[in-house]
Amino acid sequence: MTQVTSTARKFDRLLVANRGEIALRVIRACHKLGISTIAVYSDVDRNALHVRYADEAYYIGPPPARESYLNIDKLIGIAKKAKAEAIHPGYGFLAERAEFAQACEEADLVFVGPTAESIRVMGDKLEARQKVQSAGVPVVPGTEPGLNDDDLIAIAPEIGFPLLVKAAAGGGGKGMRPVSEPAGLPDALVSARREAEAAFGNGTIYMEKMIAESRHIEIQVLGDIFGNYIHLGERECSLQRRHQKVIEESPSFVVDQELRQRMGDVAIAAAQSVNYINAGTIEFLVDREKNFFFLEMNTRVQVEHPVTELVTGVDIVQEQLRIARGRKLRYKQDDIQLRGWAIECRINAEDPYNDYLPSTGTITTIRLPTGPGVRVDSGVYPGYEVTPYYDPLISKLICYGETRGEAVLRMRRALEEYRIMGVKTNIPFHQHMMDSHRFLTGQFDTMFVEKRFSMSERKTPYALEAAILATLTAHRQGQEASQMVAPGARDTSNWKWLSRWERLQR
Ligand code: MV4
Repeated sequence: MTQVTSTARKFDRLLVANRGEIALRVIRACHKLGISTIAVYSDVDRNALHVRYADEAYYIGPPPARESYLNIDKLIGIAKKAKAEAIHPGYGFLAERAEFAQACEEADLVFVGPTAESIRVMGDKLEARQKVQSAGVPVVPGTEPGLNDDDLIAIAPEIGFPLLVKAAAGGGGKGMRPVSEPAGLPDALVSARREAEAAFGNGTIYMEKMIAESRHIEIQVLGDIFGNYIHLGERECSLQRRHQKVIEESPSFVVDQELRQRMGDVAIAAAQSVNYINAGTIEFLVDREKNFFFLEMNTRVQVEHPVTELVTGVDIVQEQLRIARGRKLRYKQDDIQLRGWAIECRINAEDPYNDYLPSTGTITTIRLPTGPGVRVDSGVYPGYEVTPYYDPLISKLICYGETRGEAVLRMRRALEEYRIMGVKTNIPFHQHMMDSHRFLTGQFDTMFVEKRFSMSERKTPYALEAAILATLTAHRQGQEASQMVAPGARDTSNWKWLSRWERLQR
């Protein structure tokens, strides 16, 4: 791939190469800056909010992403036809595909993000590890590139067990194999390589010492084309399931001002090592002794960016656009102070009482919580169909408070206010978490949700009583207890037979 310098320059027309809540988030930032927006939509998204909110919208193809939102040639073609000058990729889809950033550069379109070269280097987890390590960033003890299986087996005792076999092209936990003792290593190497080859077409693997009982804490960074960098503090992202985050917060319970400054400096050094431009996130593992280690870099705006926005007051998507327009960062590090606490719950269409089985269907009714300290980023509306084509995120519920306690109280209230019918959601999971002793006292790590948290565990007599009540009420109404929003909630079971007016009254 040829080295391409940044194409940052002023633009007034932007194509949003995404859908759902993040497409709306980008469109809103564009409106604020006076940038005209162009949406693209697949067959199932004809009536989507991003289509209605954008200034113009173009049909891109059938629902499967590879035929629509992942089709680079179609996107570039539409951008040119619509006279767009820039493209924002959002997250997911093409956001971290170097060839997409490259295609934009070659089509003389400003890619709102880093250069194709930065994406490529950080996309190879082994290369990224090497790169940041030479910049003085602490990485987990592990192996160098270019080793065969015999080398890896020979060097393993030096690293120590348990260790992790990881795929260079992986990330997000794909192609990862834990190995607890030497005897298990040969098979793990073979199967990890086979899986990586099949999944990514790249069988390169490496090993790292396993950092047990660690937290996943990430630092948001911003860099402009003039080489200025700032960090916006940390996000605590340990609460996840199968490598999908479900709750994020900022700040983190375990990060004090001194640690924040050290992690922030290191994150900036990691970004600088690839001349990173625009918004990016450095992921760290933090162990019990508060040692921290670089894991990987996300070269995009992230789902959980709002928690950082709420505690720093920085509009991250607006900054992305300003940076891409060739402007200088408008904040110095000293301007950035964390104030208060923000928590995000990802509301997914899934059944927390049935192994988080995805729930598809039409959202017939939705009433979103509002009020002090409540922000909802959502792309859905009454009549929206949750399909298997796209991710199950219905909305992000983000609550802010002066203290963590206030943020939790507001989250509880907001979860209670939330009404949705037609699909099952993980709202009961979040309500249960907001009552969990370990969550409330900040005693959790990356294994907590999967290993120590159970939806069937009832802690307080009140919760037990509420569960029994919900079950009885639901039984009477022929509903699933899991989908009762709250015991004693008004009867919402017969919505189909209610007039539109009556539904609006609820
Ligand atoms: C690790 C680790 C422990 N030690 N690396 C999972 C996703 C990918 N980004 C890296 N991951 C991990 N790498 C070492 N050396 C534990 C994990 C891990 C994890 C990390 C962050 C959030 C959730 C996780 C769940 C399981 C494992």
